[in-house]
Formats: sequence, C-alpha cells, structure tokens
Amino acid sequence: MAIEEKTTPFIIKEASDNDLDMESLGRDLNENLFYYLGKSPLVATLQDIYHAFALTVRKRLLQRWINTSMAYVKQKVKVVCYFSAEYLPGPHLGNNLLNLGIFPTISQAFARVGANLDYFLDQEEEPGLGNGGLGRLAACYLDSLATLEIPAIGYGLRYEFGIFDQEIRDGWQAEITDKWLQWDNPWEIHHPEIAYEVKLGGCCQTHPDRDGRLVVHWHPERVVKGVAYDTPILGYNVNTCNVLRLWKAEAIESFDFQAFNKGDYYDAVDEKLVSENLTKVLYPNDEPFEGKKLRLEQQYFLCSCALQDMIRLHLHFAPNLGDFHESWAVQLNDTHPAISVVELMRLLVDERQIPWDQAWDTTRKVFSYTNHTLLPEALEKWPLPLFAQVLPRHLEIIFEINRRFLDSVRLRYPGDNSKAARLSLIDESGDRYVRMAHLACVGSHAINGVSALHTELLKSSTLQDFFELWPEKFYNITNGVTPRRFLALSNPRLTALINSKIGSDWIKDLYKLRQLEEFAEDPDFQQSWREVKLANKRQLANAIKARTGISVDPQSMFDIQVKRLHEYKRQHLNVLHIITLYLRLKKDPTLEITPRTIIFGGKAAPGYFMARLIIKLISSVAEVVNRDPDVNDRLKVVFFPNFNVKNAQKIYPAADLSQQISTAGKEASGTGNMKFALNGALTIGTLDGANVEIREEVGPENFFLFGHTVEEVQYIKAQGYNPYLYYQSNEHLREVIDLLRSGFFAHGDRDLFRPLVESLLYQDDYLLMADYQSYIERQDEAGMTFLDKKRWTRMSILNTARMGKFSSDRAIQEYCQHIWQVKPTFIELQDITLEQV
Ligand code: NTF
Repeated sequence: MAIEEKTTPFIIKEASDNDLDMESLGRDLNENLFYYLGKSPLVATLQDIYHAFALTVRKRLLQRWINTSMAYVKQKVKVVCYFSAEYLPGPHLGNNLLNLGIFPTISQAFARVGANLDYFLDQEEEPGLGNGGLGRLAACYLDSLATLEIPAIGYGLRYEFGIFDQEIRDGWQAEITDKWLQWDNPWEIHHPEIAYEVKLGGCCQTHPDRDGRLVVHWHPERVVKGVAYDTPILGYNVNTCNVLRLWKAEAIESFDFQAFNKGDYYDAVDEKLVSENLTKVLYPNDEPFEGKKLRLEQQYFLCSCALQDMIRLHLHFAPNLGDFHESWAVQLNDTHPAISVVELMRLLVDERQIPWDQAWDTTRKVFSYTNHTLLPEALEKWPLPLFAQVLPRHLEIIFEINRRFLDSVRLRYPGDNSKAARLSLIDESGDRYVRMAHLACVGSHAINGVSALHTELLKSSTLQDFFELWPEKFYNITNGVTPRRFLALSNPRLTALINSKIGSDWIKDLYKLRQLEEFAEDPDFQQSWREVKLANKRQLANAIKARTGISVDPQSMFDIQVKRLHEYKRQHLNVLHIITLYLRLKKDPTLEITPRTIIFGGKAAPGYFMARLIIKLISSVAEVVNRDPDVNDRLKVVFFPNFNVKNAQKIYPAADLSQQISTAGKEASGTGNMKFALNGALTIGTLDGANVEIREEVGPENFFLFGHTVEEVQYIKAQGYNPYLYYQSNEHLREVIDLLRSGFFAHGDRDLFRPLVESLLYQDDYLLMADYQSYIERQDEAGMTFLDKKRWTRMSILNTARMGKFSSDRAIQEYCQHIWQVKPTFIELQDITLEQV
C-alpha cells in the first residue's frame, strides 16, 4: 500500500494486539525463510527454520522494546545499569515464547503439522558468556528487572569465544572452542553507529588551560573502538522489553592507510587484529584470580564504553551532568567492573571539567557493589606496574582518591597506621597492588553480600574494616533465580500439575507456591507428583544414554551434583561416598541398598590441575562401578559432559537429591541449590551460603544437614587440623582411601590420584576428612527415606512449596527499594509515528 493511501500516514509501526496470532506468526516465518534466508520450505534445514522463527519472534520483541525505550525517555525515569563481565542467558527462543505467552499455542501448532517444537528450540547455540553462578545470576536479574517493569540496561562484553565446550576423552576434560557466533545470531542487533573510543596505555601530561587551571592530557598508546550489539530482554507477561548491550572491540579504522600505502599490507591488518583481540575470549577461570593484562584491558573497555554510553544518553535529554546520579544507578557485579568508579571520575573531571568534590559525590551516589566471594585467592588485585602500563591516568586518580580517603581514615582513627594500611586502596605489604574490592567499597554508597551467612562473614572478615567504618553501607541481598526459566520453561510437566491446583500466578509471585502445602499429603496429588518426576528422569536418562552411552534406571534415586569443579565445592567428597557404597556392595553383594544414580556435571578451569584430576577420578570410579557385576546396576555413576544452561534445564527437573556440600564458609551463596529445590529435589548440604536459608524456609525436617559449621571449621583449623587422624581412626574412611591409593581405579597406577590422596591426608584445606562421617550418615538416611515413597514425596512437595523467597524477583525488589531507589514504569503498546521519531 502506498503511503498516501494510509489513513494516518505517519504511522510506521502500528500497536497491534494481534501480532501474536498464529496467522501473522506463520506468515512472518515463511517470509523470513524466503526473503531473509533465501530458502524454500522444501530445502530448509532445522537450523534455517529455527533462524526464521527466531527472527519472527524478535520482530515482536522489537515492537515492545521501542515502546519501552520511548516510554523511558518521555517519562525521564531512573535507569538501573547492571555492569557485569559475564552473562549466561541460556537459549532465548523458548524463554521469549514463554514470556510472550504463546509457548503452548506454538507448540500445538508445530504438533499439528507433525513437528516437535523442541527440535527447533534445540538448534539454538546458547551464549556462553560466563563461567558459572555469577554470570547466570546476572541473567536471572535481567529477567526479573524486565518482569518487574524496572527500567534497566545490562552492560557486558560480546566475547567471540565464550566458555569452552567440554568433552570427556579417556576420562579427562578436553576443551573445545565455543563457536556461538558461527551461525548468525538472530537475537542481536548490531549498532555500528553506537560506538565509543577507548584509550589504553601511554602517558599523561599536565598543562594549564586558557584560564590557568591545570588540565590533564592522556596520550594513549592505542585507541580501540567499542561497538554496541543489543539483545532484547522481554519480561514475563508484560510489555517491558529491556536491553542487554554487549560491546565488541574493533579497530578505529579497519585499515591503517598509511601502512597500506607504504605497501605494508600485513601491518595494516595487524592493528585490526590486535584491537579485536580485546573481546575475543572469555577468561575461563571461576574463582581464582589471574592477573592478565588483557583481562584488565577487557574490564576497562567494558566500563568505559558503558559509561560513555550513559553520558551520551543523559546529555541527549538533560543540559548537563549535574543530576546524573538521579537518573542512573550502576550495580557492580563483583569487582570485575570496579574500574568504572575511576573511569567516571576521569570522564567528569578530566573530560568535562567538573570539580573533584562534585564529581566524587556523583560517583558515590551512582555506584553500588555486590561481593560474590570470600575466597582470598579470588579477590582481584592488580600489580601496580601492570596497572600503570595499561591505565596510567587511572592510577593517578586512584592515588588521589586514596590520599583523600586515607586522610579521612586517619582523622577517624588517629595514630592507627595499621588501620590505614589495611583499608588502603593500595596493598603495600610486599609488591604493590591495587585492591579492586577496596576501590569498589570506597566508590559505592552500598555494599552487599549474596546470602545472610556470606554477608555476616564479609562484615566480620574480608571487609571488616570497611564495615566498622561505614556500617550503614552494608546490606544483605540473598540471591534468587528466575522461576520462568527454571520451572515454567524447563519443567513443563510440573508446571502443568501445579497450575491444575493453584493456577499460574506463582510464575510472577513465587510465594504463591505455598498453596501447594495443603496437597502435600493428598494421595492423588502425590501420585501425580511422582509421575512427573519419573517422566523427567526418563527424559534425562535418554539424554545420558545419548551423551555417554551409559544406561541408568529412572526408578533409582537421581543424586546430582552439577556446578563448576572446585576443591571447596568438594565433588571428591561425593566420590568418597560412592566408594564407600561400592565397598559395602563388594563385601556383601546381596546387601539391600537404595539403588542410586549419581550424576556429576561441571567444567574445570583449564589451568586448575586438581579440578581436572577430580573429573578424571569421577570418570575412573564410574568406569569400575558401572561395570562390576557385584554392583549389578544398583549403583551408577555418570559424568554428564558440558554442563551449561541448556543441559541444566534438563537436569534440575530430574533430580531427587541435590548435593550442596561445600565446606562451610566457602560458597558465597550458590544458586543451583535453589533451582534443584524449586524442582522438588531434597538437599543434602552443609550450613554454607544460601543453604542456611533454604533449610530455614523448607524446614530442617525436609533437609539433610551434615558437616561442621563455620565456627567449628575455624576452631578445628585454629587447633591445628590433622586430617591424618581421621584416616587413622575411621575404619571405613581408611578403606576408601586405601582403595583409592592402591591404584584400583587407575588400572593399577598408584601415581595417578596420588596428588589428590596426599592433599586429603596431609593438607585437606577443605575438611573432607573431618566431614566424611557425618556426610555418610546423612546419605544413608537420605537413602532410607527415599524408600518411603509417601514421606519422600511429601518432603519434595514441601520443598517446592516453600521456595518463594528464592525468586530473583524478590532479590530485585530488595535492590530496587534499598539500593537503587527505582520504581516500575508501566509500558503500553502504542502506535509509533514519524512525528515521535
Ligand atoms: C559466585 N562467585 C559464588 O561462588 C557463588 O556462591 C554465588 O552463588 C555466585 O557468585 C552468584 O552470587 C563468583 O563466581 C566469583 F566471581 F565471585 F568468584
């Protein structure tokens, strides 16, 4: 239709209520296949159809997104910016169908033509832009922000290679590069026009300006361009569609023409390659910190692009930056983006000549900081020479922040030099380092831990001096997970059963699950509950068979531990239990035991020797146990390769028992623990991280608790812990360790697992030996309880029913109220007209 014929000629996109009907969806799918991918339905592959379908859904998101951003601008709302070096959003298509409210109709439409929607959903390569809990938490928070209609932008990095894909070869982990971008990514929109220059290296000079004021000039060694790639993040059952904006590094000019003219083609291309290196790859380390120059450059690149973007947006609608803090709240997801405190100071003071005190006041009001770890080896600190090399101007600013800060500390604690040394942004106890956690604390108005226990430990240990200085800045905000992805989407059977009893309001208000309590003993409901679990277990059993070739019995107890491999998470304690069960069966092959399938999953940092060895140990024990006729299938051990969001969605719904067995005081929160319990798994766990609160909520009688408490761990260590004494005095433990060290699980090789055995006997930093006995006892109890179907089912229902607190919606509401001071903005779908644009 020609434009003149339209009744309202300026409408470029109509607000239509019917863009979700089958007819328009089907038409768009065909058009995308034809005009975008150049395929006829006859020759289209599964990947093509997925792609055309994704574009069809993206169109619906864009309609909502543009309405959302226009409403934010018009209403001049305060916006939350989540700064995170990692995001693990998982596959988008299924989640967007769910949030649009069209999952069931689409699934039926596919079924009508004899197709299974799941096959198409399975085509999506998930963005693995994170290592584990921290990145997944960021994704859950974006989901909740949109669902709660909070104006928000997620800022991050568009790594070309995300977390590696894991394969298991001969029992060892092999890392395969992740190629999530090998097919076009239909969810992102490339914005070459949204780009910023980021300086690196070089030196600084101070000159007087025309008015005689001293101004600093940073002469960088090189300049890289950051370009925006946007992914729409739709809320559940609302029109709010926020954005995840990821930065890709590019050369300022893709050719150095001077070099090219001289005929040096390779130099010309070189700059492009060097610049693009910046966002090439995600560092695959979970907790231990690695002080790599490129990593510091990545962190700074993220912060500089994001802050320049915010300032540009701000000045689009405001005359100056005077009220910047009233329009923006920035949450620092751990210290990875902490350099943004300094970058905002630089942008305000050096580039916009705002007086230091005013700039500092603004900065502190804008930022808040979440700490995610107490492990000393995970705390980021950059060697001064490296820092000076990459960010010379920022180091000067840090010195100035520190000078002023320490002056105030000395006034507060006269004569206490050790206090000042402990609080300082610079660690001067040996080689000098910049302490990023201290920078984040000083530059923020709020600091929070991620579980009640973790926050208390922060206040009494890691950040004790800061807590004494500024107790009013500290908050606890216990982590949460999104019930959309981790129940409604991943467990459709349980969702249908729950909905049949209490409706679907729980998807937006998880406390509503409490209404299930009244059915906990209802025999019919119990029966359906068990059928759902069994069906989910069958599905996982099929996946296990396909991935590993191992057959497992869906009737056995599925006892699961999935998370990054780390000594403090104690996957090897789980192995000690397996060997204990194995020895019992060897001694008495007729022994009655609860049949179990013990499933592991998780990646090890490529450079973490012990973590890799634990994977080899699990595979080796599995190989022996699974084949032994004395075991006769009553015990199966599986290492499920490549644990990621996609696989997680199959695993949590199929669990009977969730293993949360870290040494007390080591796991800041954990979020897998919440996903398991939400799906009706019972937990065997220590009093660590959010386990403490999960147990409080579900009731101690519905939780298998074991192990020493934080205080006991501290006491045992203070007394001079000797793990060897536990070996000597516990006969069963001794047999387990002896079998392990005999080479029994290593084809007679006594050396293979020696490093593990020796670390347990003579070092045991994570107290496996001290917790072994109580772990075995609680496992035995869990095994017995599992045989009592009614009791187990009741406990399982109560676990799900009492998980309300662990919704990421609750967590985000707390951030909004206590830290960000932001409110929801209702989004209406309206016509978008040329006049508005
Ligand atoms: C992790 N921290 C913690 O280890 C988990 O306990 C917690 O659940 C998640 O953060 C989310 O809060 C990290 O990954 C890091 F980077 F801080 F080490």
